[in-house]
Amino acid sequence: MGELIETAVSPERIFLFGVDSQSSVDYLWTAEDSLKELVQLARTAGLVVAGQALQKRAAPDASTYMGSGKLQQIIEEMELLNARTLIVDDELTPGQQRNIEAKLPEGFKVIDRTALILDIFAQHAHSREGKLQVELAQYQYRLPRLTRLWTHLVRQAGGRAGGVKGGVGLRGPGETQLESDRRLIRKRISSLKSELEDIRIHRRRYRRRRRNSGIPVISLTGYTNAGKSSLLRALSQEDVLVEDQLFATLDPLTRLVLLPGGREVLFTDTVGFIKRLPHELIAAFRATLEEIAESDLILHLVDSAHPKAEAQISAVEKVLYELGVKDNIILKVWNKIDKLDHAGYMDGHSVSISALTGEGISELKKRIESLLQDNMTLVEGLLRYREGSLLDQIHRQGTVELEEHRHDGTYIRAYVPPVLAARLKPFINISVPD
Ligand SMILES: Nc1nc2c(ncn2[C@@H]2O[C@H](COP(=O)(O)OP(=O)(O)OP(=O)(O)O)[C@@H](O)[C@H]2O)c(=O)[nH]1
Ligand SMILES: [Mg+2]
Repeated sequence: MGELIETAVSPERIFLFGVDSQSSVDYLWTAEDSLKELVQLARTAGLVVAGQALQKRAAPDASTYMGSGKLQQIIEEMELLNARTLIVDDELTPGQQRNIEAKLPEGFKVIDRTALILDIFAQHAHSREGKLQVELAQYQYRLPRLTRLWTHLVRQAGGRAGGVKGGVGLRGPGETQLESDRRLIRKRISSLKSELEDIRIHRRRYRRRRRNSGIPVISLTGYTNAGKSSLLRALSQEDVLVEDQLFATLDPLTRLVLLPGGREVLFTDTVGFIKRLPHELIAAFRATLEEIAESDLILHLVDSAHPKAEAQISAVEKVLYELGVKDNIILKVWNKIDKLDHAGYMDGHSVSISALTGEGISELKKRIESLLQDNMTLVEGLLRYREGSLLDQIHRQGTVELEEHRHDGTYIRAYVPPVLAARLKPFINISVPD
């Protein structure tokens, strides 16, 4: 899929441009902050930032995004800096994209922030599902932006679209290349959607089975680079990919972790969020992301040493809301406290940790245990010895408060997940629901 976007091929010299307008920023997140993040995104994509410019104007120009004088100035600067690619820190409309392209000299191109993020995703997708999701997002982004310039790329796409070879045999009389390219892309989009739907159904089934097993699922969420994978590595003591890069993780990874009280839980690390996460990506990654809304507990990891931590928090909260996260319990986890010159933040709704040094991790585990307990049902009573496998489950999934071995069975008092409580009902003679 990397071949879809040329920026991935070799270290390319690029020029970044942003508009500083009233509408593009809020007080927590200025146009400069956004441009800084764009530099990081560009580096993650393997590009060399040759230069950058920020222009103050009331609003982006409706037809060329920047004024034509500014564009001319940028082109001259790019020629001096030997940069051929212009990246705009916004999502360009298809019209703006075309109009800028028309004014650029031969061999120059313009891409927007969304295309850059899509490119990083394309480079970092490894699983089959991840690749399909990114491909879908790329085509959906590209379809309305299709111009003649891109027809060679589309032909590659056509070659992969369900055995259709190129655009040739498909063109009807009088049909233009562009129209047939669009048709090919639509066809590919619908086949990708149906493949992803199959995966989604499979995931749902798997989730239901997992739910029935009673093992709680905890989702690690947060802004990209907050340290989600580092935390999973620290919790599971296993090798998990950690990189000082944006969107290092794309494929969800789940690990079984034993909490101090003996309870097993599943932690799922998933794709990070960013300001203005392209909606094509949210749509394409829905199958993966809907798992977050269904988890028993959500950890919202924050890079507490990041100067824009507050803006990142609100960006994450916005995406979570879009994903349908409303009633879930969310625990805020201030990470990277080793980088702070104070002890960090701690209150009823948050804990402070360092995934790197391990500081605060045991406190985090305890907090998780008690939050999960709030969600559990107290059961108490006598369980006959022949129901030994249920007793096992109580130990694995619950917290046992009292256990006495008597002549006719085991007398037990424990907090267990509601699913297990329901299963115990026929076997345990006293139960205290709610
Ligand atoms: N100093 C310090 N660095 C940390 C800590 N946790 C993570 N990092 C660093 O932060 C960077 C990002 O860590 P990751 O665990 O890859 O972050 P992530 O949230 O999984 O990021 P994406 O998958 O890219 O969204 C890496 O360079 C980590 O070494 C921490 O507690 N302290
Ligand atoms: Mg990660």
